[in-house]
Amino acid sequence: MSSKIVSKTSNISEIYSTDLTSHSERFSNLKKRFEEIYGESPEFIARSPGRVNVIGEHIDYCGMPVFPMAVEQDTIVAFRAKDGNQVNVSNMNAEKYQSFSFNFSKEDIVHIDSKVHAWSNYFKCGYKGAIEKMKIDSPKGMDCLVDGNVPTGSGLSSSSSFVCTVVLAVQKANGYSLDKEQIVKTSVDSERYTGVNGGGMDQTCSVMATGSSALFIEFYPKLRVTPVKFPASSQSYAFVVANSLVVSDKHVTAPVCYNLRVVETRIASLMLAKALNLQDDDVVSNANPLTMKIIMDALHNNQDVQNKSDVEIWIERLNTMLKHTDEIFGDHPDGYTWEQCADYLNLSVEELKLKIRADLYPIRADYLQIFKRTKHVFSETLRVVKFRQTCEESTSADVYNQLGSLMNDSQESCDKLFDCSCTELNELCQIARESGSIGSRLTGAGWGGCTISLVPESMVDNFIKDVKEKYYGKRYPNLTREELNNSIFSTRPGSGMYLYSV
Ligand code: NG1
Repeated sequence: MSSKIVSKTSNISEIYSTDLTSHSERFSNLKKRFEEIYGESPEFIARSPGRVNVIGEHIDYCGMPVFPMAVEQDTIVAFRAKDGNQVNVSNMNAEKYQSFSFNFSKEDIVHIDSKVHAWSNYFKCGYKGAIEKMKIDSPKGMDCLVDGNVPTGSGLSSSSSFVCTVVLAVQKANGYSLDKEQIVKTSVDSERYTGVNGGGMDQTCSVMATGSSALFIEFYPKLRVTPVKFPASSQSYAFVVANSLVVSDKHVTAPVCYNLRVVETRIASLMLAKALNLQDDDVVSNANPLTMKIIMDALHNNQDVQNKSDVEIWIERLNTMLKHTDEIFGDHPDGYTWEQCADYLNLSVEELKLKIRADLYPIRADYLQIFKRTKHVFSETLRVVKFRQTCEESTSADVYNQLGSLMNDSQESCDKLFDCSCTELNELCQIARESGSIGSRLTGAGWGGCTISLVPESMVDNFIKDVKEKYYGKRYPNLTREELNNSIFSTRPGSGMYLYSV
């Protein structure tokens, strides 16, 4: 694995592999504007990328592994530490994102109103999280200038790229260690201050990406990141990201979309523990939160794993869990009411709501889709494990078709079982397949945002032309050429977090 500490550089070509001239210009424009606003040069530029998830959706918060890669688009924050405890923040896109300032306060570090959806919240979350973790009584003041080019609300993790970058800047400004794993943990906790009960995939990928590889990220029993290369084959393949242009604001829709899914999977874990007689298991009873990965591990605690590979163990266990899912929840294919879930667990509805922290992350639902969500989680994890195995082990000439078909199956499950797709995403995947993609699926939280499609490299130009015509031409005929080019592009695994010395 790469270094444990965030890489430092003053060489743009270490960070980016293409378009070096435009990246250099972007960095020097940021520096110039910083000097205009604050009258001094920045000391450093913190940088952390967005990510595209290749496969493994909505399973990170269940403790299950995922398979994302960093994209080249990123957030960069030029900063300078200064005396006093005032923090000033401006954005290169000053029209859209207004400047703001705040002072560190001993009571709550900085006040964040998670009911208001403002860009300043993401900065404040990163700041608060970092100061809290560092346990600093009197942090330094800071001047900061932000520039981000990860499309927002598109499932490419603009928010995590921003929060991770802020955490790095705040830690550096206060002379704190730049240990990557610790920055990941801080960033994950920090982002929850926005009111979304997120998993850890985006921050881990943003911080830990190594360039030229995707990452197999495991969260439990401990964070483990394994870079995985895409297989060599006689025909080259590319990943194309296409934005449905349906803006899915996770923060706004959280009570009926993202946070509700987290709650459904948490309640499913409690019910599985009960059905499988694991309630008295030490790890299970002390887990907070209890996830499906903890249940799966606890159930197989005494399994003889000698002479079995990791992959064999994963596949065997996941198939067992899928069988249990059918047996335990299969008679409620259309969901459970709150009362039914609470009864199952011998709790009152109020007790259940408290247990899954509905007080912190409010949700709205009459029916909880325990069966469908559980089935998605275990089957999606199986696809992630098989995807990695195929990348690492397959010698078949058909290897990319195997990967593509896992991506198509993932889309089907996201749509039918996890209900996180939408008409436009389904249409975009369908058009992608008709235009030559061998695997196409939504990426990120869904309900809008982007798709990722696996396309033979030699067909990429035609593929993009076709999708532009059939999807954007029909649904968004008034896009400018630039908007269109930003909406669909081919991507390769990019590098992770960097600290750039000015
Ligand atoms: P995006 O697409 O960036 O909103 C969200 C979560 C991930 C993961 C995916 C779904 C955050 C910061 N990100 O990603 O952890 O759960 O949805 O796979 O909450």
